[in-house]
Amino acid sequence: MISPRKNSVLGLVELTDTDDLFELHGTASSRALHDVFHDRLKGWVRSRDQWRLLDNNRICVILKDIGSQGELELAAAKLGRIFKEPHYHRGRPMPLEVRAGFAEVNGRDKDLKLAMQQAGMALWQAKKKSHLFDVYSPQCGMNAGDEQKLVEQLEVALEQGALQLYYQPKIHAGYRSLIGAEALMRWHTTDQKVITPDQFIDVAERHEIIKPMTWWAIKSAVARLARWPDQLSIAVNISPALLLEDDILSVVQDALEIHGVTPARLNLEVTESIMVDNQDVMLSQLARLRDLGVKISLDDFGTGFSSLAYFRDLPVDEIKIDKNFVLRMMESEKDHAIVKAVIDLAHNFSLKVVAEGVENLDIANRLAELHCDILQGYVFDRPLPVEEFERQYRV
Ligand code: G
Ligand code: G
Ligand code: MN
Repeated sequence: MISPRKNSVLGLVELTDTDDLFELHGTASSRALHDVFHDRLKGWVRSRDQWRLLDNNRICVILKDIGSQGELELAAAKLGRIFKEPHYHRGRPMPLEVRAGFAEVNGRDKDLKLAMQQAGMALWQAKKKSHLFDVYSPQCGMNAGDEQKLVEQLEVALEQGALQLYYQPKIHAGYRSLIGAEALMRWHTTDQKVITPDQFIDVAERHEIIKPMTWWAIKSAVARLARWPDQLSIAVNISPALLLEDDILSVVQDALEIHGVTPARLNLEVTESIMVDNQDVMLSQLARLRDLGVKISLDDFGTGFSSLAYFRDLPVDEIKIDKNFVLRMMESEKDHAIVKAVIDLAHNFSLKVVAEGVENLDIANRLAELHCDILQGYVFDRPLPVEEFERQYRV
């Protein structure tokens, strides 16, 4: 939330879905469109604001003297108005859709880089929700009281066994055989509802509760692995901040030892954002986990602030291409190109590649042609309750 002071706000504004338009109108129109994007933005920013291009369809802006959430909303509304009218290219309307993410820059000492990351997260949220804009806030729109209540409910849920791991199959791209599963958390409430992690993981991550939740997930997944055939593996999602906890090493090691599971069958999925803060500590923790013999996957690859330079040094075994690229790869040449490039890049570093969001067989077949190693998506199965998964795949 914007505090009631005169503050600066950093914004990232992105022109979305331009590749569809280019396919429709030809790439010659792309210059015209980017020019229109830039021209219209000039009508949005005020003279005291600073802005610069990040690339053709993305700008970074520092809005000065935004005193309240209301003022920011006014600025965002103006942005919406400015892009409301389509652009006419050779007489044909080309709709311009923009999304924005904002984050407060308060005080001199606050790192602009941090504000960039937070605005990036807000932009990602805006895109996910198809909203014009989103504002980064540590509370994510929830007030402190509601958030505390949710944390308490999670504590009870964890204690009473209301959290469950669902399993989604990971399939060998060539043979189409089962190679393992990703464990995805679900919360079964007392009123029979099943709540997905997007409604509680963010909050959990801001509190200590994420630790016992994740330790439980690791133990529960490893216990299940012990009952499955040796060739199968399970992937567990790990929140980036937990890599900074020393306990993670002993939790993983103990679970594997107690159940007599070969470490290489356990996969820990971490997102690219691990590289944003505390890079050195993150890298050394990943390396220590790998020394135990477990495999590390880089999740949601392509969505964060990855740089090829640290890619070179990352102690990981597998890259998971973010589903947003995979979902549209048959319609969007650009997404297809990204998927292909990530596969080739990963293979050059001897990393396995998983594509998530494989929703139909056309995508699956194309990914196999591109030599993607592992497929995951609704075309095979949604995340399933453990008994159903075991029945379906006879494990
Ligand atoms: O199905 P899906 O809605 O299951 O999951 C949404 C997101 O929540 C995924 O991107 C995943 O990274 C995250 N998630 C799912 N399960 C867990 C978990 O056990 N721990 C953490 N940290 N994140 C999870
Ligand atoms: O941690 P991660 O982002 O990898 O979690 C995977 C997420 O993707 C989960 O929310 C899961 O339910 C979702 N998912 C898995 N397969 C598909 C798919 O084929 N299409 C879509 N849209 N989502 C998927
Ligand atoms: Mn994952």
